[in-house]
Amino acid sequence: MKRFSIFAVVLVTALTPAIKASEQLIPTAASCSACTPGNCVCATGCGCALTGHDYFTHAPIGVMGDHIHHKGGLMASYRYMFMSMQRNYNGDSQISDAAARAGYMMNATEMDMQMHMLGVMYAPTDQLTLMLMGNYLDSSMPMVNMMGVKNTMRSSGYGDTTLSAYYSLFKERNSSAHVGLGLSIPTGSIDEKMPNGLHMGYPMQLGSGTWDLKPSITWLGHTEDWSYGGQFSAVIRLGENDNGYTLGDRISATGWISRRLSARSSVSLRLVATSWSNVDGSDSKMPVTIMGGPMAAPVDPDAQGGSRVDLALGLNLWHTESGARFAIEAGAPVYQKLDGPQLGTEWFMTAGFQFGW
Ligand SMILES: [Cu+2]
Repeated sequence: MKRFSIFAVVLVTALTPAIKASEQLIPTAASCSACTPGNCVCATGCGCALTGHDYFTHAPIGVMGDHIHHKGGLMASYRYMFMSMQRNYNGDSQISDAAARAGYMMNATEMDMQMHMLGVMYAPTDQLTLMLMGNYLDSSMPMVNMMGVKNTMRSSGYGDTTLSAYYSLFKERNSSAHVGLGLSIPTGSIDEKMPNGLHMGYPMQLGSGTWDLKPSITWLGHTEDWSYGGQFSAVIRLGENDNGYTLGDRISATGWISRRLSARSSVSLRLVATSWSNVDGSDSKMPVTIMGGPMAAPVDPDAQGGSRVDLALGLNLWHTESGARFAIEAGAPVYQKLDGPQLGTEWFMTAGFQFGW
């Protein structure tokens, strides 16, 4: 429960008018004086045709593909993501190690995942923005068997690469919307092995092994002090990978609201609901028991699906003239229901830099 008290403190702080009153609100003047072609969507906030980078209208850093650029706009970004899983769930209840091992030989006790994401955006026209995103993953998963013997799995390397196109539906002074379609290219390994040569579980593999479609639709709106928006997105797996399985499809809906603190900073609150399916098929190189069943839940294709609702708080800092932004967002599930036994998410964070030209 203590993590929610942190949420409450930041939220109350964000909504306190006293903080805002102490800062000069000059986004319009600052943006318009730095008005150059090819910048972010911020045009709507300014009153001039093309503006500097008033990142106020952007979504929290954990949202991908949240904005498009004006013609000629270029952006580079780096994001770091961390996710901590510390307990097993069956349905919406936490279960013990022994329960997570029932029917198997061993169980995962926790998992940490780190991801480094590098992205480049370019807009050939005012309507169309293209994005290329690659990532590097680093995961660890300690396991324990019924004798109490522990063994930690580790995997790291390049993940899948996504090429996306975002197309403007409309752009008005205080709101805009766009659709996106990404194609995930299977550059990440699905052959991550344990020392005995067998494959590690599905959550430890670096890629999906399939070409995946990533459609999305995003809406953004703002007033002088508030910005808000929503996004629906999905991951649709095409076909079966070389190891004989398909990761589950995923669908996600998120909505956020940001409060301006100054001309160059804001805080945000975001809700995300995600649902994903079990693995279809199975990897025959993953370990099995003498009975032929999966050795542990992470290698069980039927213990991979679930749904989750997360609440996240964010902080955004930017420099309008140079087009630089630093943002951080951290959150935790308020609800999760997993096809168990499966490790549940404890908390997560995303931090990133963006540079727009
Ligand atoms: Cu951008």
